[in-house]
Amino acid sequence: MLEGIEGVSSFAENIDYTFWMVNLICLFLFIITIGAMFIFIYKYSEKRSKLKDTENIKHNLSLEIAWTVIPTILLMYVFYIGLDALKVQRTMPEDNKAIVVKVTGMKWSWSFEYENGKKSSELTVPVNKDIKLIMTAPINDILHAFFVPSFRIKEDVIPGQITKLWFNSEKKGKFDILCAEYCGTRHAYMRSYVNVVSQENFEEFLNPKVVVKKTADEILNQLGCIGCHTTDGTPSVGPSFKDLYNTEVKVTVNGETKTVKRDEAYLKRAIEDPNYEVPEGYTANVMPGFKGALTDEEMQTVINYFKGIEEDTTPKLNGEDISSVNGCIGCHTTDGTPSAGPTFKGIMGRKTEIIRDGKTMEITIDEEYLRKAIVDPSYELVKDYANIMPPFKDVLNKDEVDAIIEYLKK
Ligand code: HEC
Ligand code: HEC
Ligand SMILES: [Cu+2]
Repeated sequence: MLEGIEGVSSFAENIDYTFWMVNLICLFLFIITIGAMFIFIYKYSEKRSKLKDTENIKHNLSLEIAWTVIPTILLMYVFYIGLDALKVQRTMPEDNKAIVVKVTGMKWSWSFEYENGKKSSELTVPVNKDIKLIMTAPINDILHAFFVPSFRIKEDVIPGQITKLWFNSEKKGKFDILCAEYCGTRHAYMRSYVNVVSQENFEEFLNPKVVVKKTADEILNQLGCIGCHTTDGTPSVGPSFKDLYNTEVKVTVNGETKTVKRDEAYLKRAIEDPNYEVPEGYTANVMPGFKGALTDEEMQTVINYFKGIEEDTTPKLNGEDISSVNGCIGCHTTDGTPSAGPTFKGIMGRKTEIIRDGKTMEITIDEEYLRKAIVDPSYELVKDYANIMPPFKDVLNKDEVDAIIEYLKK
């Protein structure tokens, strides 16, 4: 089969069968009707037949019965297989037996929300599981249609109404999602994918393991540094960690004594290769070398600790993800090309002409402007663009807007 044409959902076979049967029946009837027509054109043309041959043709009972009964049976059959295929497709699995995903179709992107609240811009589901889609569009949006050709499913997505679909994919893979209802400028780009993955990968997707960044305290404790070093200034087996950075120290290098500054490079050497420079008053071969024991990131955390920089280890919201699940990327690009809206590339600090209260003015884009542009876009309109961006006032909270602005700065 052609790629992308193959049906992979549990009911695809049923639907394909119906499709082919209806087409074959049509083809059969087409050939009989058109074939008979050509035969008659030939046989009864003026050259080959006399008018009296056809003058008195009366009805033919058996022929009439045949052309009434056979098409009736065929039509009943088409009705039956059609109903049978539709029934399976339109009988939704029960909520507790299926994975329920909320689908939002908006100008011009798709957003998916899973049972645990996670959102994504591509639909990810496990293989061989019933998936139920509860679909709608924002109230200020327009009609769309959710279409996955490989699953043989298509259904309108309507502002303020709920429509439903279900499927069960029997194959892993990546399948196209299209919008099948013409919805304006970027309709053709309103595409996404269904990623059908294993159950384990799906669970990983739903609850990704967050790699929590270790704090300096954790690293120093885990590697046993605190067994030999204090942090309060009192010397122990080794010098105290308090106020080391950028201070001077007398060290012995290859038997020679000299004074060095404890800069970043010194500290790194002192951790990885402690016997190279030994501070006065301490002996070599006590501290083990830690080369390779710390990742680059951990080393940086330890150095920052010596510098007195406190690292923020709380996980940050990802502005890029927030932009894609909220549909910003449906109207804005990140590569410099204008789309339905201005591109995000180089937006911070860019000069732009805006229209506010009917007046055109040039401004330089700053954080405050961006915040207003996202939360209440019709307040100031970028010149030459339509007033179509939905307000995100009630959609995004302050942290999310902050994360997007942080992302736009890059
Ligand atoms: C077994 C005890 C021991 C352990 C464990 C240990 N150190 Fe040391 N450390 C020492 C001694 C002794 C010195 C001084 C002699 C030397 O430089 O080898 C020292 C020196 C240092 C210095 C240079 C201090 C100065 O005054 O310039 C730094 C920095 C340092 N250690 C960091 C660490 C870190 C980070 C760890 C954990 C990854 C660690 N040490 C683990 C014993 C230890
Ligand atoms: C339906 C399409 C659409 C969507 C969705 C959309 N925007 Fe817009 N956006 C526009 C258009 C059109 C403009 C220009 C007209 C205006 O200022 O409202 C614009 C303007 C902007 C501006 C000002 C740009 C400039 O050059 O001054 C920013 C910033 C912005 N959008 C951010 C976002 C963010 C963030 C999201 C997602 C949370 C988003 N947009 C979603 C269409 C959209
Ligand atoms: Cu659409």
